[in-house]
Amino acid sequence: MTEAQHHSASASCCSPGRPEAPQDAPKSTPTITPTVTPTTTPPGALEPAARAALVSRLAAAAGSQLSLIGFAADRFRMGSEDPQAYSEDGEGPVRTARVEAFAISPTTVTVAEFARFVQATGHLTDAERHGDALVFEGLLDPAQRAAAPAPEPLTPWWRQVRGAAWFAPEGPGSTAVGREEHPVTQVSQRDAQAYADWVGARLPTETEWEYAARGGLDQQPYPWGSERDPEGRRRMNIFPGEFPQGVVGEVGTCAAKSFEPNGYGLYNTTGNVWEWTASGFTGGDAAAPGASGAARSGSDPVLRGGSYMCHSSYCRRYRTSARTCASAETSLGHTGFRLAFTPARPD
Ligand SMILES: [Ca+2]
Ligand SMILES: [Cu+2]
Repeated sequence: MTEAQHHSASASCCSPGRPEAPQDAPKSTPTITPTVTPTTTPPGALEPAARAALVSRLAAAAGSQLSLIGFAADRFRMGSEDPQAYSEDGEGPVRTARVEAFAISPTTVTVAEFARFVQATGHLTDAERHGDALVFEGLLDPAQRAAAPAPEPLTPWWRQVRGAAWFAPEGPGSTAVGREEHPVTQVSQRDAQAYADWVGARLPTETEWEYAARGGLDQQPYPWGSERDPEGRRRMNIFPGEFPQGVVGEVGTCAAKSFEPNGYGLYNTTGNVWEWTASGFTGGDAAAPGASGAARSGSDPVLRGGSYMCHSSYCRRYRTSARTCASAETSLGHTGFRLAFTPARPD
């Protein structure tokens, strides 16, 4: 992995990527059942029986209700020209955007929900097919860190860990057991699409995501208003301490339904995990050093919302207008997704 896949001028906490490989599955038509099954178990991966047992244990925690927040067609002011916005990310200019009627899930898809999908479909994620995924080094012990390469010099805190997958987000020895209500991570955009297909949903567009994340407020950087920590209160899961090494407290995902929801009832839009959207990355500064070819052509999907790795000392992408991108088959320990739906039109 030599070519930087970042879009932004400065290295950020955000997203290295997996270079687009020759496709072994049709790119534009995600399928629930993978078309390629490895003939041998990749190193570090669970044996099929152990994997099945783990999947059913994780799936047992899934609720049966899919809740949704619906919106009528509307307009809003999208983007930001605020001094804390990253213009090279294409956060600006502020423009009037329109959404058609849509609905969105209040939370990101959880580990338990994803487990139920895997149990029903046998879906094998991109991370499992590739045999590795990207993990924040702060979540690894020294031996694991020593064994895992940093694939990109600009973001050395991202380690490529053999065997990391949604049920073992930090690799062998880690487990999603105990994190059933957390957002599923280590899922590529294609995995997210496959899940969405399974429930008859889709991924939100970038515009829908931002509309919903703003919670009805106009041009505010946070889903609750103008201040990041109103009255000194933490309102979202972002990096505690100085990034990347001065951790103060807990780092990592928290439950998908935690902190207060925004005015529309959405949880953890900013912070916790980045969220895949259906939109291609356009509008960034193609001339910025480090801007990837994929970003320039708008073919990489946009991620929104920022994650537990964002920190003001390094990356302020925990705002409603912030954006980044990664290639569709990248699996990251700080990235998940929520669902969107198009309601049937009344006749
Ligand atoms: Ca988020
Ligand atoms: Cu960030």
